[in-house]
Amino acid sequence: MFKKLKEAFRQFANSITSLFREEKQTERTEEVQGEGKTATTVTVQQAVPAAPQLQQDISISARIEEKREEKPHLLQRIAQRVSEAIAYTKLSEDKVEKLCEGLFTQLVECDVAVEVSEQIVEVVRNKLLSLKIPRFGADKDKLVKNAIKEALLEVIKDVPDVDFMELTSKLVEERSPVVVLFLGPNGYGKTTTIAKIGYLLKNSGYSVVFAAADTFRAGAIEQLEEHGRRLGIKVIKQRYGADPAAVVLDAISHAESKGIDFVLVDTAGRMHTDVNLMDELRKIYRVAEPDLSVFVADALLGNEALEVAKTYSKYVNIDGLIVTKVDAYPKGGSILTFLVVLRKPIFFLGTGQNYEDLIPFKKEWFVNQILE
Ligand SMILES: Nc1nc2c(ncn2[C@@H]2O[C@H](COP(=O)(O)OP(=O)(O)OP(=O)(O)O)[C@@H](O)[C@H]2O)c(=O)[nH]1
Ligand SMILES: [Mg+2]
Repeated sequence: MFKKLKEAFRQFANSITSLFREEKQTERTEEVQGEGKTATTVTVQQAVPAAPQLQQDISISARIEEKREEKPHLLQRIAQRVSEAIAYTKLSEDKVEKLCEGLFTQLVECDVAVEVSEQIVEVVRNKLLSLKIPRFGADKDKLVKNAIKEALLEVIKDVPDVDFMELTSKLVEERSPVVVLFLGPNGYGKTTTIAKIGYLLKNSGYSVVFAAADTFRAGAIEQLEEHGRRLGIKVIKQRYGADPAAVVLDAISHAESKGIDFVLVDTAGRMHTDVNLMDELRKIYRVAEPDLSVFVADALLGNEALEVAKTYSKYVNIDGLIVTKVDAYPKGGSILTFLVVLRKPIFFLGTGQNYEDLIPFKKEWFVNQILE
């Protein structure tokens, strides 16, 4: 997973680590010693009175004393800086800048949106420039990777990590059924994802029904029924062309009468530009009053999926995302883009076509994966 994105960060981290190794200890030491020499000379000149015979005044000799006393402090400071320079390495700005330019290009190539790449590179650059690495005995590679990790986590720090199973188990304690609506354009993976979530909830001991609210696409109802048959989950349906909102209401009243915990609603795929279908989605949302609405994002579509999600959220509330087809998506970058731009939690990643192919998403896990 995320092979290309991992490679981009691996190359960058390696180059930064090499920079740290290349930094010459002697260069830094000489530089600081040079500064120290100048500072000492200035102080001594100031301390020597210009016309000694006129300076019987006790306050002047006191000032001279003071200056004398400053010398050891100054020498201490110089000594400290020299030993710091010997002990630690810092990176020069222009070299880091060059490497950051390379990282930016690679991120954009991995589908990270331009403004997001800029933001990431900015934070990474600042973190690296403030990084002091011990010259001796430190695991430079690890320290560099940690700095990059901190930078990435900082960029996505406002996005909450939400454990879907924890959230839904809390919701189901408060009310039942819990209604979860799945949204997204054609082919993004809504129906497959609903089946995966149904499988997961059933395995956790909950009862589930599917609402076949895609009454539009030929074969959509049968596709959901086939999953229902395999998973032992009932599908509430009407005929093709029926009002999807009515199907949802049917499914909710069925669940209420049978004491079923979850209603998972499959909706028809629709392009965000189709105003009539988007209005219809708004109606389904209003009628269903879902406890959770999940935008299913196809990772392969990268920034296109981002634009779609932005428009969707003008029509209905989106509580979180499930990003599908990550198994076939070595670039990995759209995940960063979704997080940074939408600021919504990603509940899961879809990683294949089997029911088990769903990974709970956590920001730190993701960042660790790409910096592995
Ligand atoms: N490799 C891979 N394929 C997936 C994943 N999720 C879904 N798919 C495949 O994507 C295709 C479309 O999935 P569907 O679940 O039918 O998509 P949909 O959003 O319901 O599509 P519509 O009903 O047409 O709107 C199918 O071939 C799925 O098997 C995933 O995580 N990985
Ligand atoms: Mg579908």
